[in-house]
Amino acid sequence: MTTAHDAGTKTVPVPTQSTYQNRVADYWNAEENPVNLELGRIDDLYHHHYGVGAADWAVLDEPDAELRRERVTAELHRLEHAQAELLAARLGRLTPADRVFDAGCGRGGGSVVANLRYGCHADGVTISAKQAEFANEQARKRGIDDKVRYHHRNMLDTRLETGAYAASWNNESTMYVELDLLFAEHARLLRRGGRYVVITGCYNDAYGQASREVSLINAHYICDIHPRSAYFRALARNRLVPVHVEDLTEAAIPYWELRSQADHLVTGIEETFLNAYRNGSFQYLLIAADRV
Ligand code: SAH
Ligand code: GPP
Ligand code: MG
Repeated sequence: MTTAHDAGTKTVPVPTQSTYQNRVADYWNAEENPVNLELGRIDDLYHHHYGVGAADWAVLDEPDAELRRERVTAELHRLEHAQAELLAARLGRLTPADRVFDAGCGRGGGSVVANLRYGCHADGVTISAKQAEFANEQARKRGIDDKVRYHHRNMLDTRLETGAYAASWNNESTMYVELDLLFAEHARLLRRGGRYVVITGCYNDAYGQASREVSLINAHYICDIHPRSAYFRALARNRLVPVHVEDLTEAAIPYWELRSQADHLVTGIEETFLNAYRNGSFQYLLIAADRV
């Protein structure tokens, strides 16, 4: 709620979020999974996305139990970090003068990765007040708070500056919103020729409709996974023209295989992701698009 609206003498609260969005904010305000915090603590890069690439299975052979846990944690973090770098590498040629927009920024890892890589300014937006506060504290500790800022706002209505951004992205955050509203906001914020990148889990139209596993993932995170087709329709309707599409499904599997072996980190959703990928109903996808 905000109290921006003044009706006569009384200040009337204006609802700015749906009840659904309040529940999503509640989830992220309360979230403290070791699989996110213990990984982030390694180098103060806090990610809320999954990993890509081949895993080093040797970490499971470590005989000392405590050391094995540490090595598994570090390996999962390496795979998540590789995912963040894969996205950042697709943002186009950015300079330290450029601004980027991180939609659904979580605890802020993605914007830090972009800043470290390009020296650019970043604005991250999350619906969770707690995450925005956490991420700003991290930026302060790193001494990059003059360039990297996090805002507790709705990514569909950011109040950030029109046409001011050279690049923007959603890393595993599109499944919380209507794509047309989301892409309209990216198209507004991006300058002409700006680059938009999304990494997401989507359901596979070729399988049919959402599978049992996709529905279980939706229930677990309180989200609504879109079909692959919906991305391309909504991008096209909002002046965003795909320039690169990558199916990351195969690359996403080792992360989940290793995570399912990590007794100290599992959340219970691991087998569902593996089944969803293996039965062909769910895909992990990267799309890069140009704002025309
Ligand atoms: N992109 C981040 C976090 C992904 S988790 C990362 O890669 O680490 C999903 C994020 O989407 C959470 O931070 C959640 O707060 C955010 N989110 C969900 N709905 C949102 C909305 N309507 N506006 C802004 N953020 C939203
Ligand atoms: C990642 O966050 C999960 C989401 C943003 C929602 C669903 C994503 C899909 C691709 C369907 P997280 O890192 O907080 O999850 P976890 O706690 O399971 O590691
Ligand atoms: Mg995680």
